[in-house]
Amino acid sequence: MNHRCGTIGMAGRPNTGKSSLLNRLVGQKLSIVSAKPQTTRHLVTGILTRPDCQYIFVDAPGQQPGAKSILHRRLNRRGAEAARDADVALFVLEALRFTEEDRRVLERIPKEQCIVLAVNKIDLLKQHAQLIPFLDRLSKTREFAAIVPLSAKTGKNIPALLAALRAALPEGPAIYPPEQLTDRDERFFAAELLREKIFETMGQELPYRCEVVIDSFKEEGRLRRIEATILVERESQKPIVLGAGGERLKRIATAARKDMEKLFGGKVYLGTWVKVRKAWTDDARALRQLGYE
Ligand SMILES: Nc1nc2c(ncn2[C@@H]2O[C@H](COP(=O)(O)OP(=O)(O)OP(=O)(O)O)[C@@H](O)[C@H]2O)c(=O)[nH]1
Ligand SMILES: [Mg+2]
Repeated sequence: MNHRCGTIGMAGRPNTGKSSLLNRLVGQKLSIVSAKPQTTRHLVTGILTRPDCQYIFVDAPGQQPGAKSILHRRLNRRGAEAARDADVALFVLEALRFTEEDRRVLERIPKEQCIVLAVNKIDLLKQHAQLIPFLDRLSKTREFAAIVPLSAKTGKNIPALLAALRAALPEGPAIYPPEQLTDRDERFFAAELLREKIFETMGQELPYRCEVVIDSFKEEGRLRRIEATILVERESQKPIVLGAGGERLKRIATAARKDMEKLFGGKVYLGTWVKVRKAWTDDARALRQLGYE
């Protein structure tokens, strides 16, 4: 069998389970997940190496048509580019839900791009018979290389998805060494894990006003000493992040530190600070400095 290798850009509206699927596919939690939409902000590469194929997955922000802030417009653009620039786009939908938003995100993928459609969250379905007419309807909306109903949560049908993706990838040798799982470093994951806990712990709106910056990351023997700043947009948001007596921030930081220790395989000291960076989500200069081109 000829060896294949290529990039697979994940696309879809927020919350369909792109990051959960990436983690399931590579067998390691690389991309942060939350029940809140637009959790993912950065492109995260996850690499799966099999004897006959190297899959280079690129997780991307969920696209939210009509997003208002500059940050959200940049995230939408990142999402669209990831699907366009990869060898194959992996469009992720929720089972039995094909909304106007899904349709608009799908339309942003250029006509000539090869698309594999993942219909996720089938574990939530009571009757699988409902899937058949839904899949049938989808197959008429556009030409897909394959349509695979699956569950990122349980792992059902993941082998079928990998087979469909392999068939769509170009022939060629592996690009990355077999043991490499990602192109991101520990500093990146430290920031992301802290942001994930902010998304999990805080109310509906505040996570979108928060950003994490790693001020320093030092390895001292087996200890990683990390100093991080949580940026908020207004002075009034600071006490909300801190909680009474700093209790909420402590909870967030402890949860993040535990996840970091698991991922890095060693002890972590995590110092956290909260600072105001006024209206950063709508400030082009601040966004550029924070890595949102
Ligand atoms: N029941 C069920 N829940 C899932 C499945 N996949 C993802 N979820 C949940 O769906 C929510 C969103 O998952 P994410 O993986 O963060 O979704 P996403 O598409 O990456 O979202 P954005 O980054 O915001 O675009 C989380 O609460 C997940 O736990 C699945 O197969 N079954
Ligand atoms: Mg995501």
